[in-house]
Amino acid sequence: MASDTLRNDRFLRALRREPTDTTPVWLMRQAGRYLPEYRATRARAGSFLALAKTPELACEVTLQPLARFELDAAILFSDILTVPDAMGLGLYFADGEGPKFERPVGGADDIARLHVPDPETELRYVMDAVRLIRRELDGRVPLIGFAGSPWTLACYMIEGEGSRDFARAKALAWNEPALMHRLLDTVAQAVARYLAAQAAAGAQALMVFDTWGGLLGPAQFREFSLRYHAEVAAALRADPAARTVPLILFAKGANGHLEALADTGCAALGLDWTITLGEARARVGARVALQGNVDPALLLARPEAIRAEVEAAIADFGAHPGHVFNLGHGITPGVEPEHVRTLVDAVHEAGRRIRGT
Ligand code: 1CP
Repeated sequence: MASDTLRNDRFLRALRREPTDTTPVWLMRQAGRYLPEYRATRARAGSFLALAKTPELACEVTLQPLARFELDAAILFSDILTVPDAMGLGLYFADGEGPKFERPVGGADDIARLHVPDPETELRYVMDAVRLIRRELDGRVPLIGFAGSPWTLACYMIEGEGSRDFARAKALAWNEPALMHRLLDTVAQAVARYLAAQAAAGAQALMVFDTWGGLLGPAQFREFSLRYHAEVAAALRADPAARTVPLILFAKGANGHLEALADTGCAALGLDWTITLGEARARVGARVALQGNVDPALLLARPEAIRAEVEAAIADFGAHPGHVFNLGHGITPGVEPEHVRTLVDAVHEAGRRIRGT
C-alpha cells in the first residue's frame, strides 16, 4: 500500500507525540463552501448528497484544498449522517436548509428495528471514496477517516434535524435512559464497524466528532457520551485493521472532561477554542496529543491578526511534540481562501521558529 511511501508524515508523527520539523496543520471543513472550486463541483453534482455519494467527486473535493495550501493531512469528504442514513432513516437536504431525516427515531419500536450497517455494502460509496483518495494522494499526506460520536448521531436521529439544544434527545435520556442506552449501543456498534472499515480501506487516522457532547451536564456526559467513546475506542483497538490507526476524539464544549476523555484509549483530543493549549497540555499532555484550537472566526480577521494569534497559540503549546494545529471547529462559508493560506503558512513558520529548525 501507498503508506510505505508517505512523503509527509508530520501529522502522524505528532499524533504519536514524536518530534517533527514543524507543527503539522489541517483544518476542519477544509474542503467546503469557502472554496469556489468546491462550489463548482457541488453545482456539477447537483446536491451535497450526490457529491458525497459519488466517490470520484468526493475524491475531487477532498483534494481541492491540498492543491492550494500546504496542508499536512487530507480528510475524507463525507458527512457524519451517512451512518444513520444507512441505518434506514432517509437522509435528505431540503433546499437551502440543513440535513433532515425522513424517518427520525421515535420510540422503542423504531430503536428495536435499527440495524448495524455492513460498511462494504451499505456504505460502499464511502469505502470506495477512501480507496480512491488514497490512490490519488499517492503518499503526499495521510488521509483522515471520520464518524460522528454515538451521542451526537443519536441527537440527530431523535430530533430528525439540527437543533440548538436537542431537547427531544435530552428528554429521552432523562425519561427512558434504558431505551437511550439501547439506541447508543446500536449506534456505537455501527460507528466502530464503520471506522474499522475505513481503516481497512486505507484511512491512516480516524476522528470522532462529538459536536453535541457539550450540551450534556457532567453526569449525563459520562453516562451518555463518554462511555460510548470508550466503547468505540476499545472496539477499534480490538480490530486488526484499526488497531494501529491513531484515533482523534473531538468533544466540543466538553473541556471539563479532558482527563476522562484522554483515558478513553484515543491517541489525541481535539479542542475547541474555549481553553488554552497550555492548560490542556498541562492537564492531559502526557497521555495524548492535542489538536486545535483557534477560533474559526480568526479567519475573518486581518492577516496580521491571524499571524499573531497563530504565533501565540504555538508559543502557548511550547516546543514539545504532540501538537496538530487546527481550528476549534469548522471553517465557515464566508472565509477568504487567502486567509487560510496565511494561517497555514504562519503555522509552519511559527512551528519552525519555536523548534529552531
Ligand atoms: O455543501 C453544502 O452546503 C453542505 C454543507 C456540508 C458539508 C460541506 C454538510 C452538511 N456536511 C459537509 C461535510 C462534512 N461534514 C465534513 C467534510 C470533511 C471536512 O472537510 O472537514 C465533515 C467532517 C462533516 C462532519 C459533520 N457533519 C459534523 C461534525 C463536525 C461539526 O461540524 O461539528 C456535523 C455536526 C455534521 C452535520 C451536518 N452536515 C451538514 C450540515 C450543514 C451539518 C450541521 C447541521 C446542523 O446541526 O445544523
